[in-house]
Amino acid sequence: MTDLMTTLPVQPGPQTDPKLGSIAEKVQHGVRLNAEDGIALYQSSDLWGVCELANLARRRMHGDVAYYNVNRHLNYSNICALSCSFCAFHRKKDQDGAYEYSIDEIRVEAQRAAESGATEMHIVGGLHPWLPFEYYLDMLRTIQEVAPDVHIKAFTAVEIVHLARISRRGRDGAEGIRAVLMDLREAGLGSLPGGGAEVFDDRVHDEAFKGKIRGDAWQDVHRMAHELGIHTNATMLYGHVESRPERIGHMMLLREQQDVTLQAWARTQKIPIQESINSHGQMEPAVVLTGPEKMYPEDRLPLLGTCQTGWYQTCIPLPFIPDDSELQHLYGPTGVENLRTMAIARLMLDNVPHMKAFWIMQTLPLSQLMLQVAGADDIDGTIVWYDITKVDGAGTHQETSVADLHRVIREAGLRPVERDTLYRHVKRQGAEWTAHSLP
Ligand code: V47
Repeated sequence: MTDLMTTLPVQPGPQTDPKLGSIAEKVQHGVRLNAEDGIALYQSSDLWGVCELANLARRRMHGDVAYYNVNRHLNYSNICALSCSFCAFHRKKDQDGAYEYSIDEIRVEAQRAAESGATEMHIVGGLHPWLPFEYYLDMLRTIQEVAPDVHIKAFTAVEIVHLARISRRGRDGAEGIRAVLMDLREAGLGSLPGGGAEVFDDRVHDEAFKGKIRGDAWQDVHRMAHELGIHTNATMLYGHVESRPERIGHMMLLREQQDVTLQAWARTQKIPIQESINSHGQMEPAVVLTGPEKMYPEDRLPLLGTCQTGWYQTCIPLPFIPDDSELQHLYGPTGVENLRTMAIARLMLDNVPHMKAFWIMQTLPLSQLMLQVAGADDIDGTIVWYDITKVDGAGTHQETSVADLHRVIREAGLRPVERDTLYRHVKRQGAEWTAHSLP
């Protein structure tokens, strides 16, 4: 622990909103918040009180550490069978700006990633109507061949369902998805990113992304990945046509799924299991990692590594960027709403180890604030290329340097730690790097 850590308050200060009192009490004692608490946090007049609680939970888990990684995003094609109204990325085959990477181009990108010291390639694209399943396997094998040390985090659950359809693997949906996940893993897939989750609510689904898989199907893919020992992330795309209670509903569903995944591990680790009311009004076991005792798995990761199960590592709340989408008549969420949503995600998702402020969508200054006061402990990475959203007229080249990420984190009073995709700490010596489970 640094000096900074020992001088930071370990208890939240007094709240100016009396309604926060009972919530503060729960957070202080590591008691799980319920859906009503989540809504009260959204309604509270005391935003700083909300942030302070989230910061307390974050500090308990991560101390003064803020994570970043050296990565490269690759959006291999923007051609998509779907036309989601919030998305400005998708194109039809003959439309201006439609593109797809050849395997040779992907090889070059992977070589560049390895040469630049990246530890991760984050790869997602549209639901391409005619690229065969072999293309995706070739992509992974090629990257593995030229960049064997680079972790491949690829394909949202939406793409996985698409791949299961086009590969015609398995007799039913679930069998096909499992088979595809195993094939992809064998070809080099390391983990799944959190994209495509949007908001787990059928009303919101039908209004803003009809045609995409629903929340339950998205969660099924991640459950199967976890069962196969593949780690995944989870996003929530908010600030468009959904309501705040619908966001809380999304968080509750993620949390319930993570509880099921973590239960067996929690028992072996003697982590107390609480009872909580789930979104169907039933009592269910709850694994809370944000309480006063150090229960965060980081120092238990070697054990988790042997438990064969994957889980949600990180939640990434994504603010809707209206620019160039069909919903561009809407305002996106304000900075204040983004800050509040990050804080609430930290507090509600008490069993998800990491909260990521994705700087591409949140901007660097706001991500810094989220690290400093709103419960985020991760800022993503150097990125280099990003095509899905462009804030304030940015182009596809959206890169930041390690020096800048360090500066942003240090200015927030935190300690920058480079991580790999699995949150192992990365040590560098010249051009060589190694990843360690413990600092
Ligand atoms: O799946 C699309 C979202 C996602 C817009 O796992 C939009 O570590 C805002 O999932 N405004 C891709 N969001 C990004 C993503 C992600 C990013 C960083 C880290 C990780 C991770 C995952 O972006 C899409 C979709 O949900 N999206 N359009 C938009 N207009």
